[in-house]
Amino acid sequence: MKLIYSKKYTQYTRLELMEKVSAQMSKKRFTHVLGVEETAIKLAQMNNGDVEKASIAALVHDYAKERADEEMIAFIHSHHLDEELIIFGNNIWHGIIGAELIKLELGIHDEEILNAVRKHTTGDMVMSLLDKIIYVADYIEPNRRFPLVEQARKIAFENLNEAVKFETKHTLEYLIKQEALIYPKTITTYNTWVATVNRHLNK
Ligand code: DGI
Ligand code: FE
Ligand code: FE
Repeated sequence: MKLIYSKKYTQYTRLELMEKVSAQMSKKRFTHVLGVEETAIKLAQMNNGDVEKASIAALVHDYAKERADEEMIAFIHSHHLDEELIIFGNNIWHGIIGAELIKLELGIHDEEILNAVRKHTTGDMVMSLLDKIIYVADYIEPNRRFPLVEQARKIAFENLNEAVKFETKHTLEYLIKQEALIYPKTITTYNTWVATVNRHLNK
């Protein structure tokens, strides 16, 4: 793929950024990251989004996914983040704290990119085009295998808002089946994107 970064959002070339990210994770997870990037670029092209920002946000979205729990908990304390975060574990930490680590360690300061990383796991009541692109690309990238993924892909390439709704509904359903702890923002996202009283807001 030929995508040359403008240097507006990162000092690194795409290849350098890929190296920085791959050093943080297993081969398998890096393959996922590249799948998210490929998908995010497609979704950006289809929705008149910023392809460069989509590429960068996708490459860094799981930057903190394999950080040691102890380091993440220490970060929550030292940066005075809400202690309530601690019980939710890395599934919830890696986007929120990941955005801060991306700023500190990779020097990426663009708030649109950082917000897409912050919101990529839970979604949010308000989502920018880039937030939606990363949230959906993460769910449907080509290496994902789960029963609903084909349907999710079809919807995503037709209507991005519908794909956010579909993903939000089925993720919450899955979490409830697992009796997982639901992060409050996950419920807020459901209430704005899925619950019929509010659904018109995101048409
Ligand atoms: O990092 P990825 O595996 O690529 O994907 P992700 O960041 O979207 O999600 C990571 C995991 O977090 C996934 O298994 C679903 C889970 N998750 C999403 N919302 C919640 C959640 N887990 C809990 N416990 N609570 C949530 O509200
Ligand atoms: Fe993630
Ligand atoms: Fe991911």
